[in-house]
Amino acid sequence: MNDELFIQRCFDLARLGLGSVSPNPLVGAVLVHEGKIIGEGFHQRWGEAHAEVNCVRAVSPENQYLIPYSTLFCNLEPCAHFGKTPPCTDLILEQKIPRVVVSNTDPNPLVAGKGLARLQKAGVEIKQGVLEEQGSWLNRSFFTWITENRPHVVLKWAQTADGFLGKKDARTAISGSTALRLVHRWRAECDAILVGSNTALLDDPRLDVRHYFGEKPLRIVLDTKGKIPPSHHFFDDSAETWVYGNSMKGKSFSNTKFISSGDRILIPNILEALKIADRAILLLEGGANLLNQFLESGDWDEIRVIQNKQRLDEGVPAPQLPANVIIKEQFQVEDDLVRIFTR
Ligand code: AOF
Ligand code: ZN
Repeated sequence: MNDELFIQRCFDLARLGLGSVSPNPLVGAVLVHEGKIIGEGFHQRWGEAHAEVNCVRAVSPENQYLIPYSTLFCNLEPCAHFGKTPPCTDLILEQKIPRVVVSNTDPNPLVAGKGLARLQKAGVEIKQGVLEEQGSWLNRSFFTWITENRPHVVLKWAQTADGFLGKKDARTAISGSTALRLVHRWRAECDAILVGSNTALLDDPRLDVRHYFGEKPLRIVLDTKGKIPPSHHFFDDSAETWVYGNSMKGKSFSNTKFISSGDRILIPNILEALKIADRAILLLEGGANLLNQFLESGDWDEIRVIQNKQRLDEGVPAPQLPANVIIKEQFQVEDDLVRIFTR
């Protein structure tokens, strides 16, 4: 039971890395001596120290002598490889930590069980699989990235109670202001946001995170027919932007890349380009056509639906949820019901 409690604490710490560590996993670590936390840390930024290192560093000088009598809790198996940082297993052995409890093993082929095996061989007591399902859900984008070798795709839409995305040919606000903040948080937590040309044309979205905090994600728009006017936010060069379409004459850009791809943009091409650019989480914000294309091709991992009590009676129909989706989260944000589905 206590093991679960401390792994839960690792999850909470790990979550603080959301928006800063991708494509690395979210990892938290806690050192516990006789039921008391003496140090905790998390992986804060891609390329920087791992959770275990920050956790050991956080132990105060007067408690350091307790480390060889403590248990290290970590939601992910400690790494055993030299990456941007040295192996966490070395640190654990140097510090003579006698017991390690983890939630998930690390699917990264460079680690994949080697971390735990190395510790076990050196005499460290290991317990694995604590709250494993919760750990996998927390690190779902990392698991997709490593095991499927492509970005984790999140489809998102807001719909009325009677199943419409909005009015035809007019920008329609569906969800409330608190749900809007949540959407901006999701934006800050992803690596790239994609929208189709109709949405870009009609809504003129900025796709930034102005109602939350964090880094702006890469914006991607499909505009093969050159429908979006130069005055739209997409062409303001205010964030890294990919435009699938022809370059714009007479305007110079430093953050905007034009990708000519012919009329038909294939989803696999976008996913491949993201993979090469090390962007592991794609949020698709619409519109209906593009959402339906991803649903039909099956290129999705997660669906987030925000539903309001409003009714529109007519308009653009919201996509149909695929059969057999599993609901993973459901919560109310003022008048909006948020549901997160997976397969
Ligand atoms: C851990 N603790 O906090 C994290 C781990 O390039 P590097 O050195 O940062 O290594 C990245 C890989 O290490 C990553 O793909 C994953 O397998 C593991 N991440 N491991 O022991 C951590 N973030
Ligand atoms: Zn590590």
